Amino acid sequence: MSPDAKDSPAATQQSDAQADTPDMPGDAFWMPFSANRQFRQRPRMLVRAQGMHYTSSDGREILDATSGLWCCNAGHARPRIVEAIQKQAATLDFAPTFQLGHPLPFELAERLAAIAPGPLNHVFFTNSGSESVDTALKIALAYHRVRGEGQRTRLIGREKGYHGVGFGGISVGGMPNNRKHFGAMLPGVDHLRHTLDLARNPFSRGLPTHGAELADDLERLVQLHDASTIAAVIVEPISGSAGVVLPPMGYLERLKRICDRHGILLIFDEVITGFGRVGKAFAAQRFGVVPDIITTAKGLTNGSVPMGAVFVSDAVHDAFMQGPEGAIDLFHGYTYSGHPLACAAALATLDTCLEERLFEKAIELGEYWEAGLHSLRGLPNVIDIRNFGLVGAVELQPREGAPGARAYEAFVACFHEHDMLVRTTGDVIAVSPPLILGRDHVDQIVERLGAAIRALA
Ligand code: PXG
Repeated sequence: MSPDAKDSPAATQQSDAQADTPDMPGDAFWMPFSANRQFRQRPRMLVRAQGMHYTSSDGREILDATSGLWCCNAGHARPRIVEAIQKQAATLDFAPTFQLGHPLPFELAERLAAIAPGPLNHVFFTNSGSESVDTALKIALAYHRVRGEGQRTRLIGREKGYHGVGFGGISVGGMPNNRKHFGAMLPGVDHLRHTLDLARNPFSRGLPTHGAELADDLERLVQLHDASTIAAVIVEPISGSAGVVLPPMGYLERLKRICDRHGILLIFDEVITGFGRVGKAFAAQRFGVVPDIITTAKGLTNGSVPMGAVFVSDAVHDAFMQGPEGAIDLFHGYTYSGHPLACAAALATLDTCLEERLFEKAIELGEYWEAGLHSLRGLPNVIDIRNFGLVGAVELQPREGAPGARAYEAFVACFHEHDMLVRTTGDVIAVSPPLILGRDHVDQIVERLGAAIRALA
């Protein structure tokens, strides 16, 4: 349709007829990571949210077993967060942060540095996990350059890694479908082997026992490329999107030792694990391994306003502060870095999480969660169950010739028949509920998941 045609009376009538209603979405919205045409045949629409539940457009209460998309860690529509955003919008809607400031990002960064591990005392704000990853990779490259080691340009990711969808993130990422459509990506990237090993670690409870030696794969890459060419390694302490892949006991410690030995920066992508998912503010604290840089987003604002944050160690940050005082130290930033609404939401989220001790919830409830999930062992087609913190995964045997179909059907059945939101990737069903849940919610999640799995062909 030409731009003029859009204004014609006929076109207006037509667009009225096609206007979105909750149950009949139009086709203008190109949905992300979705089967757009299939979705419109039987839409799943959410219209409200409160606490542990969404309300669907047909009026059902849907138990949110995925915290939205791993982001609403404190549950939905928390009053303190809602009020903070409303108030901020009316007080200071936007203010630039390039060579100018407003109080909120300064306050937020101090508060975040106070809960971050060890020397990670500096915070760069972004608007998403993907931007946090790009930012971290750029800081790593620029760090070596400002120190006179500009030949360290190589970035190392890991198979099955998910680091968002920017060109940096898909280059270091290890999910074939996210990479294969998009050309050659960044040059000079290599990948460690992933750590999922169902043969040696089936139905692992907590961290898998076998596989710490997989960290030595980094030594292989150092042999191949030489450490002097490698800037950084980026891994998720626990990968979520690839279907909940856990680090074998001792693996992260080993990876950190090898990085240190060779002067390679270690970046933890904690977009999913950050802000309480595994029983501490950060997985780095739960695992006792402190990287040089941590990327976050999602739970930072409880999913309420888009925001990401990159935590940077004193050593890395200080390397940028050696030039003339009047020189810009990092040529990087976003219009919305430190956006007032996002900062207000993040501050209120922090208050809520600390007051309600939500960062500890995954430890308090961890055993009950683990026992509940593993009670699904023995159901038809279940080939693995794994858990850590308040994350869980049930992996199904792929149906012959139709990989992913079984888990997708479980997702659809959970939504339409069992009033529950879960997330699937391949044949893995992933669950990551808001940290405000109680034992009764754990029971409901297990019961409903079990019912959906039992009914699968
Ligand atoms: N890093 C990690 C570890 C992530 O999990 C990103 C970066 C990118 O964040 P943004 O905000 O740019 O989307 C993510 C995002 C899923 C799922 O179902 C996971 C994510 C996003 C959407 C779906 O597993 N993680």
